[in-house]
Amino acid sequence: MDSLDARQIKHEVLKRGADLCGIASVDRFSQAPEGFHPHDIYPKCRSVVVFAKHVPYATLTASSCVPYTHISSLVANEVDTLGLALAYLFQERKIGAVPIPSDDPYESWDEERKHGQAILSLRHAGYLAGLGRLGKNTLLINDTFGNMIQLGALLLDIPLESDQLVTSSVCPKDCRLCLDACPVQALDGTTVNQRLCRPLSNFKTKKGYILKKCHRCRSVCPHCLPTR
Ligand code: B12
Ligand code: SF4
Ligand code: SF4
Repeated sequence: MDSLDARQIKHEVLKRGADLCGIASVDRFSQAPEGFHPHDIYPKCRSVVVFAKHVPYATLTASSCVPYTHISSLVANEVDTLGLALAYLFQERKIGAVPIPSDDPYESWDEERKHGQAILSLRHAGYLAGLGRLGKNTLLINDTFGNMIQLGALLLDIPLESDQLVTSSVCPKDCRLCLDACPVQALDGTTVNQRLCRPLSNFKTKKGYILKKCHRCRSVCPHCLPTR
């Protein structure tokens, strides 16, 4: 069976239900921190395929955080399921493909700072694959779906043409809506203080459920709503 080129791969990914797909050559990851580079996960990696499904935004306007928590987890599962379907497809085509989890699990954890770091940052991967730009809230913002996207990725062992980076500016210079809306001042414009954010973004109920009780930095952003 023939291999696939970048255009055919994007077609296959979108056909299986992704809303977005972009490709970054592994050379673009030279600034990744040591231990969190695609080669640290899969030494044969030559290209990173990043895809996303959009998250229905009305859940953010509900008074209860339960629908948004539930929908977010369902979309994350769909993204992971799509990654699995693509892993089978690439295997059939004799292409080495390693899917990256859309959320948990990951290994790196600093207990003192309550700081977790995924094996690959999907926000950075999405930027490098031309899907959008990082906002001051640290989220990846796409032209069509704003920040309401759930990201996934596969590391492939074949060279592919990269998509163009998005260079247009995303945050107006004087916008601080997300920084000011954060109830615990966890944002500084480039990163998140996870020790401050986690008790709200991953709130544990008495029964032991984990709820996304806070999403202010996402929902207050003008790029939360779709643009079409
Ligand atoms: C851990 C985690 C969290 C942590 C940290 C969030 C964060 N901003 O990193 C906490 C619990 C706070 C969190 C909260 C939320 N999260 Co979260 N989270 C993750 C997860 C699993 C890992 C992210 C990670 O490793 N962060 C640690 C490092 C990377 O961040 P950092 O320390 O700031 O990194 C610095 C350097 O290390 C360096 N760097 C690190 N890696 C790389 C790589 C390259 C190439 C380069 C150049 C640099 C670089 O750059 C940074 C700036 O100095 C990802 C899934 C994934 N695999 O990416 C989802 C993810 C980031 N979360 C997501 C979401 C939606 C949320 C929430 C909105 C959920 C909610 N409550 O509603 C909030 C938003 C809070 C916020 N403003 O970030 C989405 C974001 C989608 C988007 N549009 O960007 C992701 C991508 C999940 C997904 N698959 O879609 N999350
Ligand atoms: S999710 Fe809430 S607590 Fe965490 S950074 Fe965003 S606004 Fe702050
Ligand atoms: S609220 Fe403003 S500063 Fe924050 S990410 Fe959105 S546009 Fe950028």
